Amino acid sequence: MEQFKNNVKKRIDYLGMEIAWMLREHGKTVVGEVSVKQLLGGMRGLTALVCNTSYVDPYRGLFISDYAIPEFEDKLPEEIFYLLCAGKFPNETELAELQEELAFRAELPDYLWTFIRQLPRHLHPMTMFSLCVLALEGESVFKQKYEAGELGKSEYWEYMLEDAVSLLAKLPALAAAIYRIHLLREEPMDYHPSLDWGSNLAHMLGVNPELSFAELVRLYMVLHCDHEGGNVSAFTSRVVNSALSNLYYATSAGLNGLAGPLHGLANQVCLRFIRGIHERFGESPGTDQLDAFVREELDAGRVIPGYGHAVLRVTDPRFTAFMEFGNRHCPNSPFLQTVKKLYYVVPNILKTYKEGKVANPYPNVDAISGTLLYQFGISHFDFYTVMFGISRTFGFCAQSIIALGLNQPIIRPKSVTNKWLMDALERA
Ligand code: CMX
Repeated sequence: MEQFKNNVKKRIDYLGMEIAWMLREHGKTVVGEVSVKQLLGGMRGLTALVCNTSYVDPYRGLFISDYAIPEFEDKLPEEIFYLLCAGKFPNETELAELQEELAFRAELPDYLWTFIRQLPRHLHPMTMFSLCVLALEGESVFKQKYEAGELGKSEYWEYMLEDAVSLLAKLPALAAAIYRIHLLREEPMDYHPSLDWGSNLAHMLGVNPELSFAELVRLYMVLHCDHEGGNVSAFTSRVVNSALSNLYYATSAGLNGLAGPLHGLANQVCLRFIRGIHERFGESPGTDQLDAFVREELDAGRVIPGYGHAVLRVTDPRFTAFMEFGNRHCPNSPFLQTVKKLYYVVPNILKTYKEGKVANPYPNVDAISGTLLYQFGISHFDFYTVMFGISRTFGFCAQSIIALGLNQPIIRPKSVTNKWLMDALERA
């Protein structure tokens, strides 16, 4: 991993120089302010974090380094991990080095197999996934070195990188084992040394041998990898890691946040939503029927899953990328057709709902991702957020590697009480 580490080091050094300049020249310059509404409203729109792995432009969506989705959607997931960490795509030999390392570390330890098989079947797959990542915690080289007093501060990131590669290497086998043993009730499939990381995940799930399924899995992994630093799962994982809890702890924590219905679980909720529509109106619902259904849901006080976003103000480009994939590979899928009709119906309703309070009436990635997984044979909805979680672990890891490389301190913002705030407002 020497080349990878060298390239990440170069990136950290470059970012470090920028930070040194900002602190030296502008350490006390004020770049934002906070309103009472933001303090009381989940810090929405408050600029309070620096995350150098990716950036979400409200109108153009996800950027990794300077690359927008159309420029990286056809890359391999491991190339994206390289980009997140090193700020550049790997060349052929650099990619081969990382792939070799991932393959070398892919095997699950025996105790984890025992653990997986003994998990109670009623647990949600996200719970199983998070528990399994946590169960691997003893593997952390960072933890071992730190406890032995062998680590200087400037080396933290290197051992986070070691742990990240070991963890990411194991995720395909781990997630596929949960899927096959607990959801399909079948035996796990063997790792295939000649396949890349994403194709191995597709292969070990064992639900669809078509090349286009591997293509979908890779696209899924690429599109969900990171979404800047303030979303629930990435922020949680970074906060936990900032206490120098190792990446296994931090990833498990981030996954627990991803499991919420307003965040990653929305993809599973979306497919249930579409299934509900088909059960009621048949597989080809009319737009009038959809309009009435959506209004009923809103009147019942439920959110429309897959629509809205805390940062984006346009259709999520990840939604568009999946739609293009669907149009190429399964244009006649009734599920895809219903997703398209909802895209026609929902934004118009949300634009005027609650007197225009919905900041973004357009679809996010979750409005379509589950549809494609379902179409290609992953019929257990509960597994969809695990797929999201596998991919998002790339971002969790990269964000922590870079943050520790830049010597960022433990995260500890100040909170206040209503009384403090009201006193401050009286004085203002
Ligand atoms: N359906 C109905 N109401 C919605 C809505 C939707 N899809 N999206 C937003 N609203 C409502 C909010 O509930 C809020 O109402 P109240 O003020 O009464 O509480 C109001 O519109 C304003 O919210 P907002 O500023 O537009 O959105 P937030 O930043 O607060 O929340 C999100 C963003 C994603 C949680 C929200 O849009 C939502 O609940 N969407 C549906 C769930 C979903 O798709 N989540 C996945 C997001 C992507 C991801 O993180 O994975």
